[in-house]
Amino acid sequence: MLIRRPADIPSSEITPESAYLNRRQFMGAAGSLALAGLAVPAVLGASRGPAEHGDAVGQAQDDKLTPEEDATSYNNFYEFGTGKDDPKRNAGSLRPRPWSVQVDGLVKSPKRWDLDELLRGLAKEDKIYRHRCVEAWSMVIPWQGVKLRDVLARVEPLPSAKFVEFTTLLDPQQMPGQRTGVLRWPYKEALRLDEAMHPLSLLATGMYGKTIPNQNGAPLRLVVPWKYGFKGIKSIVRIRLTDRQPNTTWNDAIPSEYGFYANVNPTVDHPRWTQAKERRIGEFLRRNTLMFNGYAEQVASLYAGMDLRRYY
Ligand SMILES: Nc1nc2c(c(=O)[nH]1)N[C@H]1C(S)=C(S)[C@@H](COP(=O)(O)O)O[C@H]1N2
Ligand SMILES: [Mo]
Repeated sequence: MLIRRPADIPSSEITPESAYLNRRQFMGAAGSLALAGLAVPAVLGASRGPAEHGDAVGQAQDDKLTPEEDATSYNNFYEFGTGKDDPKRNAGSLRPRPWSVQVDGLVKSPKRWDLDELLRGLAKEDKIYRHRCVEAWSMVIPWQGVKLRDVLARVEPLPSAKFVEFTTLLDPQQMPGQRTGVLRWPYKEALRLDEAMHPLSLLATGMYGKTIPNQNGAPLRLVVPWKYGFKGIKSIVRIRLTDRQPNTTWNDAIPSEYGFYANVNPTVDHPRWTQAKERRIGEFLRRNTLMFNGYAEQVASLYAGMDLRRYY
């Protein structure tokens, strides 16, 4: 496998807002040609988006955007209930503004920021990412946001910082699921610092060109496309840099099923089901899951020499 350093990530990973509707039409056209057994004209390949990465994304050649309606109505967000349709139904009680985010720990200038102030002046990102839930379903979502590394740069991490911990809002008034004991609240997640600094790691504030809906993690949620969806913590109020690997919600709850790394890996099954295949929401046939969710060229080097069965 060709391993590239993060600096070599193709700029095509970034899709301008204006392009993704065109791309959607392109993917539709390409898909029907492929179904009809016809070669896709090379000129269509000029369209920007994951389709042009070739080997980097493997099957992503037939990725189509998940309908916005599906991506905003079939969710995991236990603060609003454990059913997939609960978040959309119940998340109206979340108030995403005003919102403050504390960024602290092993940094030169810890601070509590108003979210809009924290984001001011940072480059806006527009990315179409495959989204793979540990429960073996997947989607393809256009996100808007900022690079996580750009936010971290604002507080200047110290050399001793090795991990980044994220915390969801704790407020049972706004988040009725927190009145139950289904998980330990607040929800927490974490990344190794080099994973957090990777240019694919995004803090999303929007999707499908609109403000991110409450059920998808308003006003700020993490998106790490090569990891299972549970790493994508929603409604973040704190980002803390630390020198020790933090505890994380699902890993604490059931460590044998949910590892700290949570890298998408078709060769390491979940104890109760296979991870070799996934069902793309809206599709009937299951498709093969790709190593690192199809982002191996960009991220495999982060895990060189690690036993990925042990660090699952
Ligand atoms: N705070 C919080 N973040 C969360 C969750 C949650 O229950 N609470 N669920 C996670 C899981 S398991 C998944 S698959 C994704 C789902 O994101 P989506 O609903 O936008 O598809 O959110 C993740 N982030
Ligand atoms: Mo998930």
